[in-house]
Amino acid sequence: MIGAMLACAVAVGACGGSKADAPKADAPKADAPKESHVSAPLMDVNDPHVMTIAVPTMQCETCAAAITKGVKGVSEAQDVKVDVDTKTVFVKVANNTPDTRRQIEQTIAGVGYSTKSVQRDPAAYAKLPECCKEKKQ
Ligand SMILES: [Cu+2]
Repeated sequence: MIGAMLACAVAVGACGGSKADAPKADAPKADAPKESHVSAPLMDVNDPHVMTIAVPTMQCETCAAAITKGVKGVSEAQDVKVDVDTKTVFVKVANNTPDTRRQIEQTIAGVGYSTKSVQRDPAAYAKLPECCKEKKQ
């Protein structure tokens, strides 16, 4: 009986020790995905078929979903990924030409988001949810 209690106390002690260590072990893990997410683009930017488009006015995942849906409607677009953290749209296209790029940027603008070279459609922007509109400075 006493032996069992001692064993129990030892077991609890060991458990408590591992718990105390756990937060230290978890802390770097929690940071790691964020770092890798920022440093690793969602698509291979060295692929000549991948174009990246900066969309500085996107605010959240709802914006990303709207942009993704819009760009997927462009026949040239084979794959679309949107990184809200870096406010970048990655599009894999069959022919990475200036015409295709303009077409995709105009589509994004049509959804309500300005790119560096195409101004957004004001009517589309007005219909965006409040969370997707630019915060007043
Ligand atoms: Cu949004």
